[in-house]
Amino acid sequence: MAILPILVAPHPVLRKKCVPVDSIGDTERKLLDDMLETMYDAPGIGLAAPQIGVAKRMLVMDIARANDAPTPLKIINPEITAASEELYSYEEGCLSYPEQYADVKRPAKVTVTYLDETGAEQVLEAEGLTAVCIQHEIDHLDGINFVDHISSLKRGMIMRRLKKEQARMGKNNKVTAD
Ligand code: GNR
Ligand code: NI
Repeated sequence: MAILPILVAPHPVLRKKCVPVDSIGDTERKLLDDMLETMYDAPGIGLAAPQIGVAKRMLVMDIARANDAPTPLKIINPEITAASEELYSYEEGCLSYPEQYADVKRPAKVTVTYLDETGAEQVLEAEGLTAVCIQHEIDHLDGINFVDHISSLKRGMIMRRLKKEQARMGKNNKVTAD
């Protein structure tokens, strides 16, 4: 197991449309385990593969609170097959936008089909925080970030604050040649 560095916006991998996973083997299972360890360490309630620089349709989630038993989910090739008309607003954050928060409105309930780490098809009926989180994570797989759901004014404020904070932290998040 390993804790991987989390990419911070703006980074081009966070804007990529991720490709489906075509076979699930030990490499994919190890990556999902490393993603869970990285998510718990952060700490966060979800993490999508592009956030660790891998443009593949994989994500992990665990919305259990710190004192409750863990409930890790490993999700491959998710598809939203139904979404409620009813919307739900939640103050979202993102590990790729450290310390930035904004209210985002999304469908209150979604049905998601996906493959688990054994390749078995699963169906998840999500509401509440689970629905918020899985939609946030699936967005990441399409290069969509939570700031894309808010006004350009608020987005501009967040990007400016993020840049300032990253400079203060001595990180420049430069894109490397490879
Ligand atoms: O840890 C996270 N918390 C969170 C809070 C509200 C809405 C969405 C999230 S997901 C976020 C982790 C993350 O960035 N996942 O992509
Ligand atoms: Ni995120």
